[in-house]
Amino acid sequence: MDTEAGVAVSSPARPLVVRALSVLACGWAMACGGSEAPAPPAAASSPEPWTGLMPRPASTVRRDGGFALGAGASISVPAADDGAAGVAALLAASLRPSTGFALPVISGATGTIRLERAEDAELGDEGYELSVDAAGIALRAASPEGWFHASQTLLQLLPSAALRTSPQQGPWVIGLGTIRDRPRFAWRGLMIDVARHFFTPAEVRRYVDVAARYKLNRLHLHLTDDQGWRLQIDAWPALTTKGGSTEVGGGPGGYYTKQEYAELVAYAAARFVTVVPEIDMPGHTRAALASVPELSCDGVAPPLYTGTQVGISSLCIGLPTTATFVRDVLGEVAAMTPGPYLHVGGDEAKKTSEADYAAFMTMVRAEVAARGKTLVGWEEIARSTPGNSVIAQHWLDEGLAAAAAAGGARVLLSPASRAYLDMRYDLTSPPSAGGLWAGFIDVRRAYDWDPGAVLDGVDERSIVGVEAPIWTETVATVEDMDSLVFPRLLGHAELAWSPRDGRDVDEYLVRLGRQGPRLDAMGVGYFAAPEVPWER
Ligand code: NGO
Repeated sequence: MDTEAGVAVSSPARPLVVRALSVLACGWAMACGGSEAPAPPAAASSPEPWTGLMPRPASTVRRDGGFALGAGASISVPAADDGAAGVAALLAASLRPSTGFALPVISGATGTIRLERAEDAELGDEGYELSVDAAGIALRAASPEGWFHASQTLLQLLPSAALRTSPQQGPWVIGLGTIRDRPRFAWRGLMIDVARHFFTPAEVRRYVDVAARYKLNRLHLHLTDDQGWRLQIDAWPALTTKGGSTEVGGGPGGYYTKQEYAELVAYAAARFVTVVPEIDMPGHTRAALASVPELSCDGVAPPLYTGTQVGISSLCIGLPTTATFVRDVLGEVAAMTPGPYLHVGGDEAKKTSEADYAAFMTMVRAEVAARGKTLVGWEEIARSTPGNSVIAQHWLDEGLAAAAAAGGARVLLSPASRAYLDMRYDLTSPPSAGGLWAGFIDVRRAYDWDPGAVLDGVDERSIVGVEAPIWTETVATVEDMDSLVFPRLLGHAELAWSPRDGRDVDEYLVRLGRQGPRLDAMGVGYFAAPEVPWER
């Protein structure tokens, strides 16, 4: 093979590896003073031992020795593309800035990193096999999702400097071995509340980037609430011109134009993250009511709201305008969302009577179904006999969530006391943001539960997955959001992806600590929780 593309490192013994690499490295990117070149720092030269992967793969077999990616490395895709080229392009784009390598994507030839089609039923829809041997690296999958997840694992096998966006020194050594992996749950989500405080498309894209690194595949956007309406709707322009003009605390708010939303959805889709848009109804609707007087029973628009109470608003059920409004909004949101889900909220409708709630949700279900989408709602939708085609998102009331499952619904798990990223870690950290109502959630507590055992009597087959929400009543900046989301989100990603067997909280905390340099390399300002032995 072309030795410029990569070199097998044969000895498992660390001193030998280091010496071999210091010589090899002279041929590539490192500055070398002659044949007696100094050894590169040990941390940069020994292959990752594969004890830091997050989420933990289903199976790993590590063999002695390593493979060093060289300046002539290429990435090959099958001649019949099947989406591999897009994955290869993203992988190359991730590695070019740090390594300085050209990493061309080639088709129909054998590259250093090979995306290969696997006919392997065991891998399921999203699984993959990654193997590293003396000849290079093979990423085998039956779907583009599988190749993408394999490429994320490959990035974790490289030194953390590979994740930086500025030129770094290699060598880029990967241990030899094989990983076979597939997710436990199909839905692995992050929810961002962009209604209480607005976050720009660029800010949200950054969370997509990091979430996808950890194999999350859903971005649920909480787009509307009492304090703001954040998505342009052509039929009702005041929703954004007025309803998007403020936020909690009275700041300027903001909203996504249709084009910005479409770009965000496409950006996420390229990383195999499906956007789930939420229009919260019939409660949590003060921003809409303040924007459109005809939506209120008395025809008078209440003022915009910048506080943090919940349960203060309801659409006026039974008004013909309300039905038109719901039809228009769901129609436009469905049309601009290629993914299969429409989230209609349904939580805390404290100002809506039981009868009105049931009638309203019956109408909403028909509208969602008419657009060929799957309805997702908070567990309160169980109050309205939701049927078996919906997904109920559990957050507080296990009885309601179990009732939804008993009726045939699938359940998405976001138990507030484990998965709400807006809850504080402890009394004082991080210093400036976070709520208290569901209790403190330190890093251990966020991880130390089993999604298969949260709801009594509910079979694991009814559980669609795990999602961690970051509500933003107290979160106004990306810095605060980062410190609440990270590192806890990595635990939720692992609960959703990794097999239950073999889970051990203390082992997880050590592995999480090994992600520290990777989060640093990605520019993520995580909270350095004291129970984690952080590697710096
Ligand atoms: C609740 C409420 C949200 C709050 C959040 C704060 C749900 C589903 N409804 O969760 O409006 O923002 O708590 O933690």
